[in-house]
Amino acid sequence: MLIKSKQAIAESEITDSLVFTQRRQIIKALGLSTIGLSTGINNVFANSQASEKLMPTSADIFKNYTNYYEFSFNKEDSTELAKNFPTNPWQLEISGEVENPLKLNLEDVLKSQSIQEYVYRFRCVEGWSMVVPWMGFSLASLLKLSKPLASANFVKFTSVFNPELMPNQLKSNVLTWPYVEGLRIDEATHPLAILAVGAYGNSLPKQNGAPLRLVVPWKYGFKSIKAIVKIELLKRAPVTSWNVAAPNEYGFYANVNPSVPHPRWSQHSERQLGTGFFSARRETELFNGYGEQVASLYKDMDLRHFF
Ligand SMILES: Nc1nc2c(c(=O)[nH]1)N[C@H]1C(S)=C(S)[C@@H](COP(=O)(O)O)O[C@H]1N2
Ligand SMILES: [Mo]
Repeated sequence: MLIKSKQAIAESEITDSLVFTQRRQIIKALGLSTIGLSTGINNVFANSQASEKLMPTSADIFKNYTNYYEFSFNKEDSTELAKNFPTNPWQLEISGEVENPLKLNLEDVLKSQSIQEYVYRFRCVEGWSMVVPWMGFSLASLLKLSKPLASANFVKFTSVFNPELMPNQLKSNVLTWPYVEGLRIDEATHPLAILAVGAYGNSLPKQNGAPLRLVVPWKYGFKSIKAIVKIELLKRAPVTSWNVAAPNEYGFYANVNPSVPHPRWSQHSERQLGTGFFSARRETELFNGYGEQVASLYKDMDLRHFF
């Protein structure tokens, strides 16, 4: 099949030395001094309005206000609980409807990709949002290595399963474990969809999904699955964790959409974390403000039905 790589986003050569420093730092943090520096610095800033400069949320909030249900349902607890979770070595399998199934060590993944910074808005279905400077690479570019077949219509992502170290995998049946998510192939190969290996110029904190997590900025946060060990290309849509847990509340698409309320609350606006004591609210935008880039993926779809 053809990986669609529409150049919908503005890529600009940034000469800013800060970016270079950040890139250095993450490579150092990952212990991978030889990786990826040859390609130059290509920093992708994708904003809903080109004129709008996104101000990253403080790293402190990003690191200590997390949703990682394998560890805890409390946003403050996973930082501590994930502390000793082993993320090195790490293996990633890419299989299914592909010509070239792969089993890669994380280092191989990183060596094959050029790491860039992506400053994205991040909107949780619960009604809060952040702006996160992720470090990562294009998911499309990684999938390409596996040579997807024409029959690959969907992509399924599976998180790590380690009930000894992830207490809720034994204790809780709110979700079925391991955590599973999915995208349509055209969503997965959209240039805004990335795999993140770092944030704020450093390697990814464990509680944020180290060593490798998905980030799909136009969808609610639960689609951005953490600690991925397996990526499968499939003919049919995978069954996903939240959709199974509460099908009337969490759809497969989960595109950010202020006109489709959650059954128990409105999605009209969001609390922007870290913007002062009362957390300034922001009017939620369709596709989280990335409509210009992604609306064409859904042009003939009823977004109320396919929520
Ligand atoms: N494996 C796994 N991935 C996950 C989750 C989770 O509990 N387990 N939570 C999701 C939800 S609901 C959100 S909002 C984001 C939160 O990412 P953050 O904690 O890094 O901000 O991760 C998503 N990915
Ligand atoms: Mo979320």
